[in-house]
Amino acid sequence: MGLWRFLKSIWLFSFVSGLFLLHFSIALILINKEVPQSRGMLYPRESETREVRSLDGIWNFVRSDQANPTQGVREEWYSKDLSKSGPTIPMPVPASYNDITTDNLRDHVGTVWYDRKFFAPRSWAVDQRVWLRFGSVHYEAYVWVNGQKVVKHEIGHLPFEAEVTHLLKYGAENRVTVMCDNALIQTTVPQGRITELPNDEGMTIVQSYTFDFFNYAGIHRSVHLYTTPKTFIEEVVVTTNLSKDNVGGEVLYSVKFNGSAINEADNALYVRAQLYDREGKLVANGTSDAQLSGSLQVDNVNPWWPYLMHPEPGYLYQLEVKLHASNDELLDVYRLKVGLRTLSWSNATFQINGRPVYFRGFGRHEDADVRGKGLDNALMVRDFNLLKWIGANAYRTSHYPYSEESMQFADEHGIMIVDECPSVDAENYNQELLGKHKSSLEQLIHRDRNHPSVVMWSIANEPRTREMNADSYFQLVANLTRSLDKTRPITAAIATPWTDDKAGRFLDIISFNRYNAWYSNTGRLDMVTKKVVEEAVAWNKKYNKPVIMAEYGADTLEGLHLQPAYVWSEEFQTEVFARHFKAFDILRKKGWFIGEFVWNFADFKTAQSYTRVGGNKKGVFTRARQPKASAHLLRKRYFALARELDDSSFPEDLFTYIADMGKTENA
Ligand code: GCB
Repeated sequence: MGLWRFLKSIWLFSFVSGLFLLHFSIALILINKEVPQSRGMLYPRESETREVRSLDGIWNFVRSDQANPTQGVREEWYSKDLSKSGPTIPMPVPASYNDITTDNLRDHVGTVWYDRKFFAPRSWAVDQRVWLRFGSVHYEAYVWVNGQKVVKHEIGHLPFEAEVTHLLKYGAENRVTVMCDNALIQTTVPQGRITELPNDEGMTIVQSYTFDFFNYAGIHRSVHLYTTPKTFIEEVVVTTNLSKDNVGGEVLYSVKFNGSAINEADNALYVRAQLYDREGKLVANGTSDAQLSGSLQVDNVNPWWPYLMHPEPGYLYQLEVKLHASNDELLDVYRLKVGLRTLSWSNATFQINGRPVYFRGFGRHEDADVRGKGLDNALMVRDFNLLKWIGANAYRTSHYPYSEESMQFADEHGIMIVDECPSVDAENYNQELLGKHKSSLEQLIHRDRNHPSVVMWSIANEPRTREMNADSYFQLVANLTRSLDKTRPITAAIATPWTDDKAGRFLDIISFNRYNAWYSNTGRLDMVTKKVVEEAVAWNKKYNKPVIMAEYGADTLEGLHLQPAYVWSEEFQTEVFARHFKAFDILRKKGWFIGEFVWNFADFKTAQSYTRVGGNKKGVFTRARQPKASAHLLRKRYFALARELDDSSFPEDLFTYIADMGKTENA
């Protein structure tokens, strides 16, 4: 039903859709409706009660005829192997499909199909449940197992799962089929437009969007089958506290189970929780109350600290959660990493474990050659090595939730995350958009609430916050976010001039994006420092809240050198950064300026446009993750800040030897 409505809407919202929705939004009163509540979706982990199997690999793939996107559903392609409905091509999972082939699959709009076979072992037939979980499919996914519809999920970058116990053939081969639709319209998050335009052959469908990254699509993250016992741990929520002196710690946990109690009389399940330190030593344990909640007290705690703020950053404990029946039978075991830390914020500061934090980081993208937005462990580890090499302590998951694996990595390495939902360039506010925007935050918070690295929620990037309805819209979005998590502050990266903005008052921390000497006063290095200072001061005056510069930068073609600095050259990017550094140092003295984030960590792919040479080149690293000249400058700045603010030491290779400068003793 939803599918048909959606596909029809693609055709209906043709060229005139923008105007239609604009009028619509002006008249619209936004109503606060409940959003669906996510359930389950714990990251798949093996334990003595659970098995995990990866379905990653090479799947079969078919693209639909763009002019006939519903053909596969009408002809029930899911009822048999895809190869029986037409020729298939091999497609890697996880990966975006766009850059894999040599033809125009890159710009395909609408539905594509994947399938693969897998075995379900006989042992899984007995006394357990089997779940099929997708880390992310972009944008909308429909999943069938052995021809039976299993789950539909909208919004990319977020996990979804369904129980498939009853659909599997045990000790036999099974088939999973996925239809994925990349179409973005005015009511999807993010928004886009589908238009029908004349081409040399007649008419064609064109996808456009205002956001500045390529609309990669496909099965972007891992696909897992995992088992749980019949009665199992469905959710674990963890929050932590520290004593004032950071010596005593507390882990508060709350568990939900799914399934029936073991027998009628037995409605008194309980949880045993045990906390182990890095060396595997048991440091605390306890038994839950009847609601399956409890707390663990930790002495001489090792708090979770950000990178360079402490000699041992990213300290994680392991929490072992055991679900027991009242007769003490062990039902299920799930383990997760826990970092003990506190966050606090005021109208001037942001503190972790009672110490003020100054963010030095990046806006980033999940983006790489060939695999697009597909999960790639090699790339992830390289990126974290570069983040640490350059001395960053934070990044924003611009402009959508990043992989769960990268969130775990950030926990381990002490990198703070400003966790952004997939709303980018929101405009023409309407009821359906609001519902999905809120749902994207609900799903994000559900997924990421236990990560110590997540220190802030970003509820949007560059929403059009001067528009009619922007205030009521963002009030509702912020209220929902706060109702779901009171332990973290809320921000949004705003580019609307402060004079016109209507959203900042609903945030805890103001983040602004501005491209002085690039989009405004292009090339004018003498028009950066003062403007940055003035704008940050204006935001602070307007809202009396801490301020972050969440984006600044300049496109830079690696290897282009021009002296004096000229736009697109490495010299220019370096100079633009230096002028910003000066502004940030003036602002830091004011007390409420709490962070600087370069745009962008690495070059990335965008839609085709005459302002982009092969993509957005504002990276400090190239798309192949090699440093531009600016990276070396930024590294000096970030380590200098870490030394000044957090008392960390310089890496030995930070400064290249130039000359004796009369400082060394006679050797
Ligand atoms: C922005 C956007 C970001 C773009 C960047 C740019 O303000 O938030 O997505 O890539 O500008 O380079 O234009």
